[in-house]
Amino acid sequence: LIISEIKSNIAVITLNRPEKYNAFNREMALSFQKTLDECECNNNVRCVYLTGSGKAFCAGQDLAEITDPDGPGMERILKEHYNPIVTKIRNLNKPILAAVNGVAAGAGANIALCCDVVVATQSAFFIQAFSKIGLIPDNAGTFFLPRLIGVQRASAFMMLGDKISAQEAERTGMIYKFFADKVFTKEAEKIAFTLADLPTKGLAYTKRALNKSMENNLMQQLSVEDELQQMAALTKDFKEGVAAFFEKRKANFTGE
Ligand code: LHQ
Repeated sequence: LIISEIKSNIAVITLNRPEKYNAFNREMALSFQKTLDECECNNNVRCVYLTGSGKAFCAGQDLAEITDPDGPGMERILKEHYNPIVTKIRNLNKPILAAVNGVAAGAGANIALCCDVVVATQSAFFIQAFSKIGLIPDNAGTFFLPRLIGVQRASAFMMLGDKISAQEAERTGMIYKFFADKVFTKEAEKIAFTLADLPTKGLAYTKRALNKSMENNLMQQLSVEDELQQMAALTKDFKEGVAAFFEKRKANFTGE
């Protein structure tokens, strides 16, 4: 249900239930968590590339599982499936790029939106599908979406359950960029290669600072930056970056 392969420092994670638009059931959610843990621990992985197989990125929760009497039950789904996924993505010590190759609905949309960089193919769209079935947006959608696009647009999108095109998602700041379908994979991979070549620890500290900025005041955030900058300055990649600058050459970062 999850395909994971490493291609030159990039872990490609593919949500793989194409006949169900890659909707999450318990097995797939737990397998995704395990794959994220493996990416966290593997120092050869310097970027994670998350995408979906077939036409869709992810249609969110498998709706058949919720009504299945042998299923996990509503009270366990967020606690055991999704909240750990969002936590692992936000705490991952390397950048994660969501390459949204098709529709991203419900939990599928919000998992994409909590990644560090989100790109989408032109024909993809995002739907906060929850209101249509009487649920509330989860997977930290109520946390990230208003911060990304403002409270007004977030509440309208969440209440109305609009289909948001990739183009509108870019325009409103929900995602970084959209690309024409023909060039999407090539452009998304280019971004992943760029991320994987950058100082991995520096990016991880940047991510930690951004996570903290969501809850801190200015004074607290200045002290977070101070602490993380000291740590960044201890990395080999910092030395290399400065040396390369003075030697007027391209830096060769190793992620250390
Ligand atoms: C699906 C699904 C799906 C199963 C498409 N499940 N089969 C957290 C906590 C606890 C409980 C509940 O939820 C959550 C988090 C959530 O994510 S709630 C929101 C769940 N997701 C949705 O409500 C979205 C449901 N899907 C749709 O609205 C549409 O399928 C979209 C707009 C994604 C795509 O529409 P179409 O392009 O028209 O495709 P389709 O509807 O024909 O779907 C293709 C197939 O995928 C189809 O199967 P079939 O056998 O009929 O060909 C669908 O049944 C299946 N599928 N989403 N979530």
